[in-house]
Amino acid sequence: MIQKAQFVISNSNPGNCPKPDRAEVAFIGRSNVGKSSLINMLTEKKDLAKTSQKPGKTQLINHFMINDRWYLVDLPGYGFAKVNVKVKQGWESMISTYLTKRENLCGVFVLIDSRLEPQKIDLEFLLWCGTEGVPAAIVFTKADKQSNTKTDQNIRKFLKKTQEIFEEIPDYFVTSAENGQGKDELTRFIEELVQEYESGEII
Ligand SMILES: Nc1nc2c(ncn2[C@@H]2O[C@H](COP(=O)(O)OP(=O)(O)OP(=O)(O)O)[C@@H](O)[C@H]2O)c(=O)[nH]1
Ligand SMILES: [Mg+2]
Repeated sequence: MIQKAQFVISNSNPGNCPKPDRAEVAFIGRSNVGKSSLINMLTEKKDLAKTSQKPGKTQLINHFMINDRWYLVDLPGYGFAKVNVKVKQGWESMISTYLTKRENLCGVFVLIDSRLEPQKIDLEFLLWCGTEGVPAAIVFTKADKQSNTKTDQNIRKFLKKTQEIFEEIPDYFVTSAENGQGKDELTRFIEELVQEYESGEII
């Protein structure tokens, strides 16, 4: 259960992130998919992470301290066409450096819009995680926006595609920042990752 959540720091340089002295999980995905909203939903703090109807709101690596115990990280989105090439390359190298070099990172949640058919950019990103050894799980967002039948259809299609990339289907969660769907299940899963990380450290 998340009882306490505080903003710690924003960085453009992954090297300036807080000391990696505790477990950390991060949210990534296309711009506007709902990363920041999901953080607010999980922590029950509606303005903890900044959200916007316009894509490209989160531009830095944002660390939040949860229960004085682990870090939750909000990242900028990928696939945002409206920023210029230089900015885009800057973000991409910031994100890829963070994801591949952050030593205390025990889970990366790739957010996928449950309203959409499988998108090439998301599948490519998951493939990149696989080849780089980034420990990825999937979170489908915005499940409140259409019928359960439609959500299930899109999820099935997406998982079929991911199965073609990975041999197994990755862990996945179905969520809504609007009505709290998936909150307990996702929180429990993250807490398990944190516990595993901590018990691994002692050995
Ligand atoms: N109905 C509904 N709207 C959502 C949900 N999650 C996010 N939104 C809306 O989607 C828009 C984008 O949400 P953000 O949380 O800012 O998205 P983000 O992925 O952090 O976007 P960037 O920081 O730009 O990469 C906002 O208008 C949110 O209110 C959801 O589960 N349901
Ligand atoms: Mg954001």
